[in-house]
Amino acid sequence: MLYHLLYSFHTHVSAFNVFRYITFRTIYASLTAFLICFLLGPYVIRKLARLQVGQYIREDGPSMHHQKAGTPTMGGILILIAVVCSTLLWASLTNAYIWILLFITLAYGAIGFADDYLKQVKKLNKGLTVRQKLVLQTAAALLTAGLIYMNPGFDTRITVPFFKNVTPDLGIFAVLFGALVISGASNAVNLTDGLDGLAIGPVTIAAATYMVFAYVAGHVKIAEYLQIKYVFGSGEVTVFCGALVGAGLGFLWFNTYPAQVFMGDVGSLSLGAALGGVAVITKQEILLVLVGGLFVIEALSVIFQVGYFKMTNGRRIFRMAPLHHHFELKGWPEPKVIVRFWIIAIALALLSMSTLKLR
Ligand code: 57M
Repeated sequence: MLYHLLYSFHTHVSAFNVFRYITFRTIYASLTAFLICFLLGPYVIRKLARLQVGQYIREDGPSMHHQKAGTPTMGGILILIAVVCSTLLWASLTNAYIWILLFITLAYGAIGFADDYLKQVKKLNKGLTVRQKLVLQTAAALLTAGLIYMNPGFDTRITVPFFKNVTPDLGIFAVLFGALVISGASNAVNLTDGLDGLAIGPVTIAAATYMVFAYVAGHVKIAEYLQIKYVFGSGEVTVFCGALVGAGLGFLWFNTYPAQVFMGDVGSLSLGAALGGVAVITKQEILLVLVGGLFVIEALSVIFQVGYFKMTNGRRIFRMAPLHHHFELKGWPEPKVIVRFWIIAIALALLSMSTLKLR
């Protein structure tokens, strides 16, 4: 909005020229989202606490989690407010990708909200059923991937990291693939969200990584120089990623150990879907396996554990899945698990960035 309001006056006030630059708007989108979270955080946490949106802690979980009972959840609402307001303020609102990203973030946010609300406020133990969640998530993801696909000039060939000449063309199946990336990312982030700051840290790191990829993919000259697929209009996605980074840091302020608030499904589902959407738009879908490698490891630990558990009538590979519980039960203090997982996320992000040159 600011871009449209103020840049138009640049002929009168030359300083307003600065609103043209994606880099400038990304920095301020980040700072704005951070400030919204930081300033609204105490109010939202108080409100959630008053509504008694306190987390129920499972009896069968690691015993150290019992002391977390009653911590307000659904703090993802704060993240959504920050991302949406900041994006609307700083991004170009004539860019279709911005609206598509806001749609998928809010659609998955609404699914998570419905689930949290039924569980936390209405005190219905189960929330949405697995089938309801699956149908809603699939519908929103397919619609989003379809909208991206219909964008003029959208290339249905996918990029394979480290192999610049391998670009399989998925044709219409690009829609299915895109939907799979979005819902897969969303569910993987949700599984990871089980220790203080464990999900929001790597989400912020992944958003910062995609900030670079979106900028490169949207800049015709830099994309050509680095031989990255140029995606017309994707530069504006950098601003959205900036808002994600700022909101992530702002939320981490309150979610860091010992957490004052959890994000709830309203946060984890929407953030994962947002990252998936960014990966599809920037044509770096497969790279998300590396950028969000920590989420992939956590999801795989669940798949292997559940598979092995069923095949062997109750035997386990890990002490408990997802993987973070395994280390907790091995006796690692919670902050140690969290920070070590962040370190892995940063290393994976650096490795992903190296694909800008190694191809
Ligand atoms: C949600 N959520 C936390 C909070 C957060 C298939 C199965 C492996 C699924 C998995 C599962 O349900 N995962 C998704 C993980 C929960 O946090 C809430 O949920 C939101 C995210 N959706 O925002 O609102 C608990 O996590 C802790 N937490 C923090 N800090 C945070 O910042 O400490 C969350 C955020 C909170 C809090 O304790 O209550 C969760 O874990 O429920 N299921 C599991 O993860 C379960 N694993 C399991 O059953 N494993 C089995 C195999 C055979 C399936 C096994 O390995 O034996 C564990 N979950 C828990 N206890 N809580 C089991 C034990």
